[in-house]
Amino acid sequence: MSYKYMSAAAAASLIHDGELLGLSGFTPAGSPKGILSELALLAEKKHALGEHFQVGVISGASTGDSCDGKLSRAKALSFRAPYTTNVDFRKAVNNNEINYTDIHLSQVAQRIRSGFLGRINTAIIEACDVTAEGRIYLTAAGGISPTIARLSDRIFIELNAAHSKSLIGMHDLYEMERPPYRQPIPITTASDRIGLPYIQVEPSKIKAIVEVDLPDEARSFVEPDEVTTLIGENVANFLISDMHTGTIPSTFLPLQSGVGNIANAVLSALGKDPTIPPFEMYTEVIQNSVIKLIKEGRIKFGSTCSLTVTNDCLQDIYDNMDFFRNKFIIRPSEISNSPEVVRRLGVISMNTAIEADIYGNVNSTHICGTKMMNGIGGSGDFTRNAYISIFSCPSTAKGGKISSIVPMVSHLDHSEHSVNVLITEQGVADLRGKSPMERAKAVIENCAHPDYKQLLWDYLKISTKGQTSHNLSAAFGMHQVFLEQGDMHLIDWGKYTH
Ligand code: 0RQ
Repeated sequence: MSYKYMSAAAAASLIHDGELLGLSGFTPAGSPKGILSELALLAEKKHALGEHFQVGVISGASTGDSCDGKLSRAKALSFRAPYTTNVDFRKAVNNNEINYTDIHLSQVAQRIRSGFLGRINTAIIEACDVTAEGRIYLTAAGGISPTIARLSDRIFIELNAAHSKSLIGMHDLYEMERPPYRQPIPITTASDRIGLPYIQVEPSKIKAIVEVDLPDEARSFVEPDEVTTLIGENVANFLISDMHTGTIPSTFLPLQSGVGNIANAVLSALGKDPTIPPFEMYTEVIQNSVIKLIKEGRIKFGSTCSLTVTNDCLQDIYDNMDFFRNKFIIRPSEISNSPEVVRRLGVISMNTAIEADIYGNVNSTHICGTKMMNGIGGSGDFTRNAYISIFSCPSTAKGGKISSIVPMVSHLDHSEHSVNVLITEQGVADLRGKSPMERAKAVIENCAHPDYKQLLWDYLKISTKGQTSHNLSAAFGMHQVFLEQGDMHLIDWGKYTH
């Protein structure tokens, strides 16, 4: 089969108003860049002529600026799922200009298969190679590519020379059947291989190949600061103590860690501690810190959905692929984040909260209950099914004007039933086996910032006693006073006692 090669602009011009696009990638890693940049330009031209032009986009997780940034600035997005981190996209969503549906990442492929999200018209898949027989070799992520390649009406391939062909063989691509034909996922250790290193499609389905040379639009890496370092140390010390009591076996258990500076700081702290044996990751993203620890022999193996690393780190991996070949594997998101596998392997999950309440409920997505930050991502896939689920965050935000520990979360992503441990730079609240009132004591004593501790104790004093004591009028008082006066310290519980 000989494919049709064309420019990114020519491929973009084949996409129609109202189409639903499915994208490869997971985070900016492996997301298409060329065709979408041209699509944003095309949308602007059409809008200038008074024409309606918008598309819907489903990806594995967040994307880079070429997708969520350029398309939202061009007002070319009508619908988007399941996760994003882009600032311009966030503004548009909170202005109600884009219909955004925030989905557990493990469920995206299943929802596409089940028809919940509509029919994918065009799959745009970034590849490092494609053969005449229709074998597509992906780049730095697994995402939802196997599912969109199979179920879309047509496929455009972005053949990206910025990714090395040495990636061939690093993927393990496996798609689940629809119920009632679904079988157990045969993964019993993080390194098990169960699928193929490529996606097989009917070659005639590939309607365009666009050659590009565009690096991933990775976010920059920020060195841990005083607060994130303390959080990292608290998490590491907690895990070491659980290993010493035998709760975590001496061989350790696979770890999952979310994206961001806190996650990097936690992994650095774990890596530095000689009492923790070399461990495995069963996770959705491998960040720079994981690559460093693999090189140092502290991490034995990483199962991931993407290489969410800086471009120099990615180049280092490509340059040393002989070393890395048996050190990590890239899976589709429904396998990397599979609740079934997470529970079987006994994964320890570590994710970041925006705020947590005194009873252990966690908000990971909404600022003051209304404004979307990023989305739930994979945090729920892991948290609900983890052997130990940990959430961490700084005890305050916005220069101390916000307490991250509040009486009641203003939006709920992870409930008290799923959250085992809360950790801030102040300390650790181990919530396992505790009643709500015992949890409140542990969270206020160990996690709240000293400036807010008394205010939180005072909230309990004005609450109606119960299994979970609350004052329903005052529960969001700290949020309200922040919205009105810009500082949660100014809360006056007296207002709620008459
Ligand atoms: O605001 O950007 O204006 O400075 O939120 O906070 O402390 O820089 O931390 O970048 O790690 O993000 C939860 C959003 C944390 C992220 C969240 C403000 C704060 C700052 C960012 P600025 P930090 P991070 C992995 C798994 C959800 C899903 C998840 C996230 C900004 O980790 O999206 O874990 N997680 N998925 O000032 C008001 C508060 C605040 C607050 C923080 N209480 N009130 N603003 N901020 N707390 C991803 C994948 O699945 C792929």
